[in-house]
Amino acid sequence: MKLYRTSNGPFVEQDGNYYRVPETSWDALVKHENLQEYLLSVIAKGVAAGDFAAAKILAPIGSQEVWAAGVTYYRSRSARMEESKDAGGGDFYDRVYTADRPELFFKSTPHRAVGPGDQVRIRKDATWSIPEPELTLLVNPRGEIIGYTAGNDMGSRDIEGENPLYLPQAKMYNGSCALGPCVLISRQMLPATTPIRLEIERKGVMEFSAATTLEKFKRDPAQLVEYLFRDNSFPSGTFLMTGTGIVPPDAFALASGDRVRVTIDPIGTLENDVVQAS
Ligand code: DO4
Ligand code: MG
Repeated sequence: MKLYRTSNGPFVEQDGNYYRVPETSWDALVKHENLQEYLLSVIAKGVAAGDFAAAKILAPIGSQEVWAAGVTYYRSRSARMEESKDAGGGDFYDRVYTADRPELFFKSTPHRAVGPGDQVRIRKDATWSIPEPELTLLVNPRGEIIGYTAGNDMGSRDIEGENPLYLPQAKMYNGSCALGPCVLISRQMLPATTPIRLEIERKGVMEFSAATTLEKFKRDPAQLVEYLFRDNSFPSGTFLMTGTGIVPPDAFALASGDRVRVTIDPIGTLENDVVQAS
């Protein structure tokens, strides 16, 4: 069952049929006492709606914050150690990869996050930016994982590599976070075999493509959420991006006009064009 936020209000999809959701407040849906049961009742009572196709699919976010976990795959650890070695920061990445306490950082407010078909951004002052394809958890205010979406955690490797203390500038800026196209409503973690794919097209030609699976994910989602909710409250719920298992080779940098696709099979494809403001 997939929940979409659209220009015509929320829709729930099952078996290729789309149903209008009477509760139109996205925050109320995220906070719902039993969202899964509520949506199943909408499907059971509902008449499939024909107007989904005419709607624009929006980022599945209301008032939620977006947080992110880092260095949760070996590939991310190695890439970060490499990019920060001249700054002497590499050791921190190695240590956090094996530490009990995960790296968690504030990623985005709703207004900085974009949806499918919107533009993600390269910072004006960055020279080496990349997308990061990440399974993203939707967590309700009670700390329960209620669904999954695809995320793109854009970042600037030159800025982060110069000094790990620049992480908030490298990672949190307008258009640095994309979410969508829907939330897969499920209380069960996706299987370890679930593939996560990143594709980058430049001028219509595939410039980079790679896939990983959740088998390579070092952390337990429930443990990440438990750390996030320690002494922290989320009255409207929160998204938690779970880190990247794919980092393009060091010679690669995103350019304006590139098209980025993040595909997580049971969720769908999140596609965004890239722009760098001059
Ligand atoms: O440590 C910096 C950011 C890590 C990150 O975003 C990731 O591993 O996905
Ligand atoms: Mg990341």
